[in-house]
Amino acid sequence: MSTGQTIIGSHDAAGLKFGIVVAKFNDLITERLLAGAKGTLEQAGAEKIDIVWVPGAFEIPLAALKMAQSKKYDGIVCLGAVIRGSTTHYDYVCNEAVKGISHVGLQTGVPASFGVLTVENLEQAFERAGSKLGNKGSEAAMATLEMVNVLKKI
Ligand code: INI
Repeated sequence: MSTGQTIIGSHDAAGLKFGIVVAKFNDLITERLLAGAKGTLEQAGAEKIDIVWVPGAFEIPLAALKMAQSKKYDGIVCLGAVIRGSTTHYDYVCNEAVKGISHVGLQTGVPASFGVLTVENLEQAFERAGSKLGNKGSEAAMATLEMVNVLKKI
């Protein structure tokens, strides 16, 4: 029989500090994602939550990186809404956002979650921002929290 342990992160945020980076672009949606993320972290008992607004999803990674490098935060939640238009701008913004946010966690060791909606239209965005498909901001906050706690145990 093999030996070893199973490691899993809790959703207890007591004593933990979080940064939230949220894009102003499509703020009708992102303010709902923010409400979901903030409410989730507050309910879990977070000690501190700082919020940084940036122009669009493309700008999220740089602000998230700066927050992570500051060593003031246990985890970063990144929120945005990229809605496909008639140009290829959508693909560039999505690609840079996902790549950049992933880079933040891998480079600094501070977990940064991807709470950026990438959808076809406004209806799909609303569905994921506190309506019938849940709130992806809240889910991203949960993911950050779980990663903070699981990384502490590894
Ligand atoms: N930014 C978004 O957050 N969502 C979008 O849907 C979007 N679209 O469709 O263009 C968007 N563009 C702006 C981009 O994030 C930058 O702010 C801009 O390119 C300036 O760097």
